[in-house]
Amino acid sequence: MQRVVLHVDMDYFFAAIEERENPELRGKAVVVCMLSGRSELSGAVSTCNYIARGFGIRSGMPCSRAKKLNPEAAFLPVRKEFYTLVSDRVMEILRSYADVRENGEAFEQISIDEAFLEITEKTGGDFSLAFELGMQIKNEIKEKENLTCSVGIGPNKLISKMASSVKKPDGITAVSPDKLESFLWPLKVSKLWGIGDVTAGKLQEMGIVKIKDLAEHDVIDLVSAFGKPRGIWLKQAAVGVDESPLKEREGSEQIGRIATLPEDTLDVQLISPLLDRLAGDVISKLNSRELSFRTVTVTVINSNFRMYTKSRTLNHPISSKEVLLEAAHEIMSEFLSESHVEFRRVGVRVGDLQKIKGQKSLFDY
Ligand code: DCP
Ligand code: CA
Ligand code: CA
Repeated sequence: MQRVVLHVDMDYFFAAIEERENPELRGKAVVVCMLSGRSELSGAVSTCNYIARGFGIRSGMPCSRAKKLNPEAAFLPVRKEFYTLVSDRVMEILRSYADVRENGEAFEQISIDEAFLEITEKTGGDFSLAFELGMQIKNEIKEKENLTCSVGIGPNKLISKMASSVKKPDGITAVSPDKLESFLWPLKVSKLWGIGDVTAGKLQEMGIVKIKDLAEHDVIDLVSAFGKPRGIWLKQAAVGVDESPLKEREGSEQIGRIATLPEDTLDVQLISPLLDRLAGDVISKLNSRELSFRTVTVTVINSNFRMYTKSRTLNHPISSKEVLLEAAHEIMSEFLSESHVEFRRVGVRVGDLQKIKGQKSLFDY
């Protein structure tokens, strides 16, 4: 099946949150500053809204310079913890649109305001369905968080990431496999995601300016200039080929099981036995590898094929089945108390895995 990957990048994220929190800022230039604390406006610009960008203000520039460019702008201190809470809620919405996979990841957060979603199964490889899904995602984020984002859709991470920056803010761009060359080739090599200034400079010296030049360049020559993996990657990227899978952030391994209920239901009597069985499977797997866990996550997929997850972190690593069951049932009852749409599938997984060290404790005897 044709692979489909969707990338979301929130628009002027920190400044957009400030704007939303304070309606008086609407229509004004808003600049979020990382203040060094030494003197007023002694830090750098974290980000700014598009009105401020119209005055030439950019991320990273000294706040004092931004103040000169537009003395009327609102200058606000960065509130990172608060933005992280908003980010977590946005990521939860995004995750709910990704494919559900038992092995391999379908969701990857790459920064506070960006994520990839694998949507191959959801869309059956159809790019117009993917576009509709992208619009649904934008609408839900607008409705629930009053924020806009830009969406890119492509046959892989590389293309979806590049596509999301084509129309900003509040844009959506799909690049289907037949459009790869017309999308990529007119662009400068520096626009290729993963090429930094150093590589771009080196390519320029080799006479490679546009991505088209790179695509047409001899791969042997690229390999001798950049080494084998990098050289081959460059050649492939130039024609829009990228097979890299999505990776869950933090790189932490998880062990989980997911299964379909006998019928779509919100009845705890029907759900509990399946939850027990899944938790039992997870524990056997953990035991066989002598691992303990610290986080428990329950996933539900409802009859509209939307996926929701909730997690709980324990205060120490443990490998007890009872603890897992208790946590899983608690989370499930939370889900049940707030859901109106029937559940179709449920899953249990554990994370923050650690090797159970050395000798068994007294309790094991
Ligand atoms: N950020 C920062 N310092 C930078 C760049 C970014 O503190 N030099 C923070 C503030 C941004 C957030 O990270 O809001 C996301 O960065 P982006 O590069 O995605 O920029 P924005 O979301 O602000 O704007 P855009 O609409 O261009 O995506
Ligand atoms: Ca952004
Ligand atoms: Ca970003």
